[in-house]
Amino acid sequence: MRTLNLGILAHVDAGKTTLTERLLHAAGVIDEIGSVDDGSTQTDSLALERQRGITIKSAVVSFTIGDVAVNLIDTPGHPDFIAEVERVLSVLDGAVLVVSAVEGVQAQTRVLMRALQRLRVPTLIFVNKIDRRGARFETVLQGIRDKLSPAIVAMGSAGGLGTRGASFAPYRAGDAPFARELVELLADHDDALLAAYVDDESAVSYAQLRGGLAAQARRARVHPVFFGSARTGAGVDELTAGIADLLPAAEAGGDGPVSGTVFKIERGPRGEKIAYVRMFSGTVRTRDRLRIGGDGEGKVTAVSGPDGGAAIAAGQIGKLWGLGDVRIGDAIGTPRTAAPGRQSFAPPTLETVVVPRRRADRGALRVALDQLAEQDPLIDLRQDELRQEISVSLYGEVQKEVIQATLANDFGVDVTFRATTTICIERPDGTGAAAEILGEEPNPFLATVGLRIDPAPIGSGVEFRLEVELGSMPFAFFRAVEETVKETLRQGLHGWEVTDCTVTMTHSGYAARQSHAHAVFDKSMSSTAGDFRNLTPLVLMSALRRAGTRVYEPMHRFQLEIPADTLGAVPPVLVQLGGVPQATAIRGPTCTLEGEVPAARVHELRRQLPALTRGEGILETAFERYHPVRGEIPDRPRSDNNPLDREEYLRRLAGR
Ligand SMILES: Nc1nc2c(ncn2[C@@H]2O[C@H](COP(=O)(O)OP(=O)(O)OP(=O)(O)O)[C@@H](O)[C@H]2O)c(=O)[nH]1
Ligand SMILES: [Mg+2]
Repeated sequence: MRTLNLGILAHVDAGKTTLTERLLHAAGVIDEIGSVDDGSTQTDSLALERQRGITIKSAVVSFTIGDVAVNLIDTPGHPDFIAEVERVLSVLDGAVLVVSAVEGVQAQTRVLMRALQRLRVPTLIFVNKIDRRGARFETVLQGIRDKLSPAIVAMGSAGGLGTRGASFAPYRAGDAPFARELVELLADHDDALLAAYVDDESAVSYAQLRGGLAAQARRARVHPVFFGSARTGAGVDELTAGIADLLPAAEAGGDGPVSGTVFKIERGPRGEKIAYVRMFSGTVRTRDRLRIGGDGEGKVTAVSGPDGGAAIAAGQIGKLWGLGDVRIGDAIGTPRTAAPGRQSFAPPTLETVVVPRRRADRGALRVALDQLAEQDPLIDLRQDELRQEISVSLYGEVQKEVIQATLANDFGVDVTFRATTTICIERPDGTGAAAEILGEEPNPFLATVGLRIDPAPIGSGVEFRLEVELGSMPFAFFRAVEETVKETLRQGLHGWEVTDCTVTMTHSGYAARQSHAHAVFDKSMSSTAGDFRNLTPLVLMSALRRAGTRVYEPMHRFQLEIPADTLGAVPPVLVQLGGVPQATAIRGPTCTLEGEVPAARVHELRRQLPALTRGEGILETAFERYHPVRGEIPDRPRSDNNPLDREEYLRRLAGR
């Protein structure tokens, strides 16, 4: 039996969950097809998902197609839950990207396809909802070609578009235009095929072409496109066959060192932690002792593998119990060296302070949020010790409502939120350096630290380098400096996280332990890691002040569909909200506007849109980039002990 771990990805409401039901039904796993609208599907199993009719958490279901065991992961499409998609990307062997035949390629579709391409995940495209009024074939196909990838091929034609009888007719052997299209598509990467075809068209058999297509689709070089309807089932059999034929299912093997990754964490009925793991090599069994993350360890108390078996082998997905400290994204066993370390999607750009309605719930709220953060690391709690407040990072208002409902339903904690604010970032504007030498005024610590901060390319994060000899002092002191540098950069000159920079250690020095035969260890004369931890923020903030920083705010790319006769009313409002319309296209009675708008104003734009467009406007946005803040620079309230003010910092340290 071969295994295929398959993700279904798309923009919100494209029909992923409905399609999942169809695939389960086609495979004989369920007798009746559940409906999202009635809250009866397999994968939208949370109460909140059923109430709202949207997917919030990724869910795994399994079925077989011939000799292929498919683990299908149904993901949420709403951009507020993109973190759920992020986590499953690294465990996929293949994906089905769903596009609506009515709405076509959307901003979120592009974001997802870009991530799939970057990770080279083999991807089929399914154009869904061909039964819905307004469904189109050529236009959608062209949109896919223009906006997603030129390396695509329609696997058939669709008829009866926009009616319940809409159908998909796959192209077959002997279909000359299809064969020609395949040759053109495949020839880019297959010279032999092109040469044979140019020599003699009939010399290349249809079977050869199909074989070539499968080979290149499995390497993510080309993307076959299917059409159909998850609601009526049209095209679903062809898609099912395509999943087995055109995506890379692999024989599960149990050899090699144990290595896997945790992509989902759930709590069982008794609060016990359940970790979903995908194995890359080796086999996990009950009672195995495993390395978790970098330096943790845990003992597996129970395993649920494929078909409920008690082992999970390389290539498979399963559940593990007993790993108390495990977190999402942790490696199990030997970390994969080739693991893509970089995040695929933008981090959350909003944050809000969570306030319990009852003061007595403060402790319970902290525990509850910690548990939520363990299932969703991007919630990124920030505890403000001074004001005794907790803030959480957010992707949007829907996520905020979901957090509120989850806290109330699952933890019995009623909360409200302060106004949502945008999360900006700081980047150094130039180079800055500073040093404090042991024994020289005004350095109050037994340590020498010199640091230089330089700007680094966008998206590169923070890198720490040494320009001093590694042997010049104990390694623990270097580690203390590096950790403190990263910690300190969480709040820059304006209180925002500082990123895209290199910090270089230019000076180092310490006072050695005395080694006289009788002398006892004298802390006042020997350096400790604490000296380095205390001194580093002072030096780094001086260097940063010399470099200067610039504050950047997140910008979204928007796509706005409005009735053409409202074109006079919408752009002025866009501009007033800081938006920059860049392209306008009028197609009959509708007009499409595209451009950028500050993330901070998206919610307001969404609020005003119905009144401006008689309720017909459709707005889609996705994070695009960071842009220097225009006008007044927003400061984030400080929640750290950073030494913006040297005297106050030293007083606070002395008072601890
Ligand atoms: N007419 C028609 N409606 C469909 C089709 N597929 C799904 N729908 C409807 O579209 C809506 C959204 O379907 P879902 O399956 O929840 O979409 P989804 O992509 O899982 O949505 P999220 O997980 O929330 O992103 C529901 O009302 C479905 O009944 C289809 O092929 N034709
Ligand atoms: Mg869904």
